Amino acid sequence: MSDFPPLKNDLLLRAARGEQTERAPVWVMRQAGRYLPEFRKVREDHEFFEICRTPELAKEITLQPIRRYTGLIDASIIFSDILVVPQAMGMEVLMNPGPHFPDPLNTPADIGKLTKTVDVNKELGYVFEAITVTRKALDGEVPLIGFCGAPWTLFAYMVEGGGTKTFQKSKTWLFQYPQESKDLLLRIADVCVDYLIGQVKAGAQVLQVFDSWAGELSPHHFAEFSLPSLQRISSGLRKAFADGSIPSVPLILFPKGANESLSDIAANAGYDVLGLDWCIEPDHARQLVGEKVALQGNMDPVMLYGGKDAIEREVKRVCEGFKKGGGTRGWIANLGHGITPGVDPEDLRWFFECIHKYSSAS
Ligand code: 1CP
Repeated sequence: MSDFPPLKNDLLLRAARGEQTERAPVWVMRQAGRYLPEFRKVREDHEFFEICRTPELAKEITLQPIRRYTGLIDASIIFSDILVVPQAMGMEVLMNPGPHFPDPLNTPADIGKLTKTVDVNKELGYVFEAITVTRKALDGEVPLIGFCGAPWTLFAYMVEGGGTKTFQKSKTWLFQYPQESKDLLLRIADVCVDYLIGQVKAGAQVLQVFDSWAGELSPHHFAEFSLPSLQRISSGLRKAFADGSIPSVPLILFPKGANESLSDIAANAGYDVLGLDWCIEPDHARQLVGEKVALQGNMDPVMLYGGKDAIEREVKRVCEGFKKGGGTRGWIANLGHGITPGVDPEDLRWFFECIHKYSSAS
């Protein structure tokens, strides 16, 4: 691990530790994606999971926003997808154009079809390799974020067989088969722990867990089903940090929509940073979480379609919100969810410039 180039920009690491930074570090979820013409160009010749499985291609795509926005962007995130974990557990996942599982988990009897013991080095070694080559190619410009999906979000895909608006099948499991659901969520969490440990060994300098569907659960169900599996992940990693098997890296959790549970999450989930969606004001979020965690977010991604004036107004407003909430200490600027296809890359550049301008500590 020692032969990586030294890190030249540690703004994100310092903000994740809750420190005051000279301005807010900024990156955006899905920053390597379909809004970039250079990404779409690569996609013309390569299938989605083929890119994930080819370290050189994953590296190239991870670097695309870093090259385009040099000096404006403070982190890279490895190009992959949360659904590589269900694949590693033995499920087939296609991307056409959204995720599709030909053989989803219909009843608990289907759990028997999952791989008993997942060897992450064998199944996901291609991600580790992509992380190592990307970290080297970054040459210390910005830190590299590794990630996985949260067990509840992955469970929802594995049961629904793809995207859903109602979550009917996955939530029915929670009501009808609560014990089997909990067992499966913890089983997914254990694979996530091994997977994230492997990512840190390979060179990831920060980890983010995406619980994109956290807000689909009642706060009661979130506490009963999602939270314990999120704790299992953080405690597994903290054990590995403590016994020296991997360097200690900041842990970010994005519990999208679970704003009602924020104080519980801040106090009990075991993460250093919480990602916020746009449905909560920054000062209110700070009030709920106290000083225990740093915050990430939280501009509505749709404002990127609103033109330069709207972007500037929104960035200014959110920066003021974080300042009002006790200062920009421990704040990583980001959108409240992923950037969507169709955004003009020059408007994203303007977003970054506005963050630089309005988030300075003074
Ligand atoms: O055709 C294409 O190129 C597919 C578009 C695409 C991309 C660019 C998908 C399919 N995944 C990705 C990359 C991806 N996915 C990254 C890369 C790193 C980055 O730049 O951020 C990451 C972190 C993800 C994570 C991911 N995948 C999440 C969690 C974040 C979120 O946005 O909530 C989820 C829910 C997925 C599932 C997924 N993968 C792809 C799509 C279209 C979806 C969502 C489908 C749905 O609505 O259910």
